[in-house]
Amino acid sequence: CAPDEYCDRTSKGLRDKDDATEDLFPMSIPFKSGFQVGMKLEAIDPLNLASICVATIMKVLNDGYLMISIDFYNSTPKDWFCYHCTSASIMPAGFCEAHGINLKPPQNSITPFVWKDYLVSSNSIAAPEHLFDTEVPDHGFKCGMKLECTDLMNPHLICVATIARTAGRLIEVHFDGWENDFNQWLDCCSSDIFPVGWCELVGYKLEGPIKQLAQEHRPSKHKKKKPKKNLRAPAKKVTAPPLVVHTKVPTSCYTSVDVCQ
Ligand code: MLY
Repeated sequence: CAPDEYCDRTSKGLRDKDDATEDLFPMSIPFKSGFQVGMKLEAIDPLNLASICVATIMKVLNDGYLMISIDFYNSTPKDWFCYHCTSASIMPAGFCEAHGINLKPPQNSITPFVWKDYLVSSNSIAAPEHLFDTEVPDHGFKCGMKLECTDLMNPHLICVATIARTAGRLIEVHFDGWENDFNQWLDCCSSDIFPVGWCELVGYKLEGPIKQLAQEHRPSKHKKKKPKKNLRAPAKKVTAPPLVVHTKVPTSCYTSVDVCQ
């Protein structure tokens, strides 16, 4: 049926025989998370996964989902994004400071950004820490480890990557040969990270480090595929991973520790 008709019948609680029934969606049950509109927090920018930002809860949906806006942008409701309250992409105020990560402050904020001062000046409160899922699994990922990772901004690409940092349950993935702007903060349990050799195992094309393309004098057809000038990574020591499948990322693959802090 047409979208309007669809919205109309769902808002009336009417269901069609073809609809997947609600019991099939365990995340979609009425649920009180404790998060409230106006509370401040830190959140991974879903459109720039290298960036963790000061953010605000704009709307609390009744099934544990939160509509969030990033304080840096003058966002309108159409710019809000949705994270579940248990998502690893939202963190309590102070997370970045505790892990030595640069937090993207609100626009025009006094530098250095201080949470306490900002909460006073914006007359708001920070979402209390106990509302977040802060449990850190014993994941074993360490800075310098090699892996394969989906480029979530170009999700058809799975690329050779290195763990640049870990912070709680998050890992920062660096794409070998690309600038740090392309880095991605991901949950350690993300289904978009794979052990070295995974692409070969499943027969999917693995994107190698871009430096290899730049270094060799390729025919011009490859030149089209090079990144834009300002996105080109500085020369870095990058070695393609061995094509061996490991259930855990092996420490023998520590070849790009130069990207770590
Ligand atoms: N069209 C983009 C693709 C960038 C992909 C970066 N990944 C692999 C980290 C560009 O060339 O800028």
